[in-house]
Amino acid sequence: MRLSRFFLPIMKEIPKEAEIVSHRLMLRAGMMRQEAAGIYAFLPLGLRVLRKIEQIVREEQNRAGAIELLMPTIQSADLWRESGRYDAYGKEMLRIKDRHEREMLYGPTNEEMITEIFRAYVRSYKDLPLNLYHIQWKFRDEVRPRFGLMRGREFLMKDAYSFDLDQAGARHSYNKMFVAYLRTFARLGLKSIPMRAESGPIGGDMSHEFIILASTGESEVYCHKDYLDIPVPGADVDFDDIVGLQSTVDQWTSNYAATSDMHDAAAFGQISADKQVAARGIEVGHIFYFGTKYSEPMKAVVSGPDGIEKPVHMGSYGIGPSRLVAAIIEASHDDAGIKWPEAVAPFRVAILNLKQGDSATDTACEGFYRDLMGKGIDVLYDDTDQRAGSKFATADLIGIPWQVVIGPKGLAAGTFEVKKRADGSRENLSPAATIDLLTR
Ligand code: 5CA
Repeated sequence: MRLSRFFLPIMKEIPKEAEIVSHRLMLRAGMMRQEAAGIYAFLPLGLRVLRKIEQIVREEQNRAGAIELLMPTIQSADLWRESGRYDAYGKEMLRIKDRHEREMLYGPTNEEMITEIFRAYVRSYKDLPLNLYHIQWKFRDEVRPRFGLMRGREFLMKDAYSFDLDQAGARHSYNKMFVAYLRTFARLGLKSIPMRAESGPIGGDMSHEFIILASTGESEVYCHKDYLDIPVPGADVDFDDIVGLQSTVDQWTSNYAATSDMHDAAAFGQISADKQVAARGIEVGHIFYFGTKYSEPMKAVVSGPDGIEKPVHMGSYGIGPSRLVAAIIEASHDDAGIKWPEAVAPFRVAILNLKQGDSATDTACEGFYRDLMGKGIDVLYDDTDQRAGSKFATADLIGIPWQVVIGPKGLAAGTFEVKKRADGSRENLSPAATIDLLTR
């Protein structure tokens, strides 16, 4: 992509309404725009990051055996009356009437709809276990939408729903998602800690929030320091290994870790003082086991091996990809701007032409731009006529992991300057060595 043709509305002024760094940086870097309180348009740079996050979430859901579908955003109120949540959900639910005066709502979550889909098709335990997920926009009329994408009213959610014959099966389904979440957040460059949590309006008695530590987080969290160093399961983890998966989950849940809702000061006090972490955190994922809370009233039953029909045991598993865009920035930035982990960077490489209009420099830049594109690398070529200083500032602000700086001085010596955004290190490399480095 040529920057001269891209849509990147960088803002020079720091917007006053933005209280936390991720919100400020996203507005300054032209990633998103507020359209109403808690409702944002994703601009091209922001959308690129969101899509990359979604894709990693999707790959790890698929690896764990979950199957993608897509449910609508608008739901019928009658469905929610069946579970009893239509009145219980309160003011957070956006209620709408269609032209026939039928009561509808903009989905804040999809337990009811997925249960309706399940009961329409599945009759036998032989079709279980089943885990269906989608990545879809949600609406919750939060009292205090704030911090940009962190707590929006319209936000993107990956929500998965598992169905099992009994509690033991449901436990395994829960563990699969637990491990998939550890892997997902690690691939996004984040250290996540699963913490015992309140299940709130979703319900159920087993629930973990996945928290990343950040001083601007909305939750107060307490945990054992060892959680920061446990290795995350590799890509070869066997999701069908019931015992192996349970032992991984045990390892990740045996020490103390709780959000403020579930905090037990006495139990926390048992941890030696140098191992106590009391911090703030961002909830990036939340998983629930709630048994037959929806399947019973909504009559989602299957017949077991004994021919007897029983309501299925269910769990639900949420991740917030739009919140993650902000959370990753909170975890990875400096005074100059964002430092994207490579896995989610909107572009992997930026080429900075230091002397636009100088024919030797233009030719070198154009040639290198074509080479990188030919190798399938996401590259943003700054071919604008801005000053060098402003090009450096833009590349740092928008956080591209690799900056290749091309100017007459380096070209005379046959080199490009390659800067790594993560640590600011710079090297002068030949074009061939630069390609090698970037395709490693
Ligand atoms: N049905 C369950 C699981 S699928 C559910 O709705 N869980 S939740 O309420 O905890 O939300 C799941 C995830 O969505 C959260 O962990 C968070 O990452 C994201 N999320 C929730 N509310 C917001 C919001 N207002 N803005 C941005 N992301 C949100």
